Amino acid sequence: MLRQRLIRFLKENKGEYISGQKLSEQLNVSRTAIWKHINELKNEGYQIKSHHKLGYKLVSEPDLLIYEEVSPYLTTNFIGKNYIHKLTIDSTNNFAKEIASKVPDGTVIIAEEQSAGRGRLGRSWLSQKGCGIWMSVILKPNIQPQEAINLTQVAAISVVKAIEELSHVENKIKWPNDIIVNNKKVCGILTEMSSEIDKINYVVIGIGVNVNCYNFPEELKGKATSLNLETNSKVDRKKLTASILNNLEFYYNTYLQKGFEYIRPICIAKSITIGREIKVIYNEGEMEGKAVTIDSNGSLIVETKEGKRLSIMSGDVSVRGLLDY
Ligand code: BTX
Repeated sequence: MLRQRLIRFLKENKGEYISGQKLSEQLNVSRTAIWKHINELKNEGYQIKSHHKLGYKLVSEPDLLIYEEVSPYLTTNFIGKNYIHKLTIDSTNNFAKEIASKVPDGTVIIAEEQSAGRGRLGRSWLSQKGCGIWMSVILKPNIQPQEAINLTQVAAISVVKAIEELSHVENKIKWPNDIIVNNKKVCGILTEMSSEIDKINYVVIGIGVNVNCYNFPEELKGKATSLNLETNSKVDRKKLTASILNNLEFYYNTYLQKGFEYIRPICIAKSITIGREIKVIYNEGEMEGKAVTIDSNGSLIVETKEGKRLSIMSGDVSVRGLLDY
């Protein structure tokens, strides 16, 4: 694609003028086409200086999670090869579900802002403009529908690893779908699925990360935080997005090839839930106990006060001493 090649070329020569003539020769298009694309890029937030004799000079790129900005850091084979970016959207998970049956495995939908970001159980997810990563990944695994629950864990360890890589801050998983830094929520994962009795049509993994957000409303201040707030430094959203996707592809492939057992030790090591008193609210009711481990199916094993061991596949888990419980 011309646009992508032009951006790559400008980036390779960032800070230096390249003549319109040279660009048109290198990219094999007319100078008018180059001029038109340069104007489009300027409108999107690329700072490009134009000089009638010297040509064009890229000064800075916009802080947008568009493909051209994220792909230089992507090392995946299939996740993110089809990449859809929106400035604003209601919910990337909603959009992903609308298009899932028509797009390839590994399609990524990412937005700068969500007007109706969703959490689990009808809750909402605050997704302010340009400060976080609000994305959904469409996967079409050949596994049983009841195993899809493991994909939330696969996504969670991928986010943990990516945050460690780029932010160097300790972060842990509140089973099954939250990432916690310094006792507050920095990321939430919402996994949704369309399936038949024994076949998955698609799974949508929605990942919301508060990266450089700092304006949380009063009701979230006690429980939500961002990487920027916790580390006092701005985190590169482009690199973090790519790292999450790179890790996701790696752990997803590992899970598919070797099974949950293989990633289970990481889930346990990175869990903030295990060893703590918890309350679980699930369809049939509510129970309290101590989280003991995660078993080979990915279920949380809870020991009640009476010494009974229960296996929880899904549910709303509160950890004592964490997030208002
Ligand atoms: P959850 O149900 O575990 O968490 C939702 C709860 O978290 C809310 O009720 C609120 O208390 C709190 N919360 C809301 N917004 C934030 C925030 N930005 N940071 C920290 N805490 C918050 C978690 O659900 C799953 C969230 C998935 C979000 C992604 S974003 C991309 C994709 N699209 C979409 O609509 N949802 C997913």
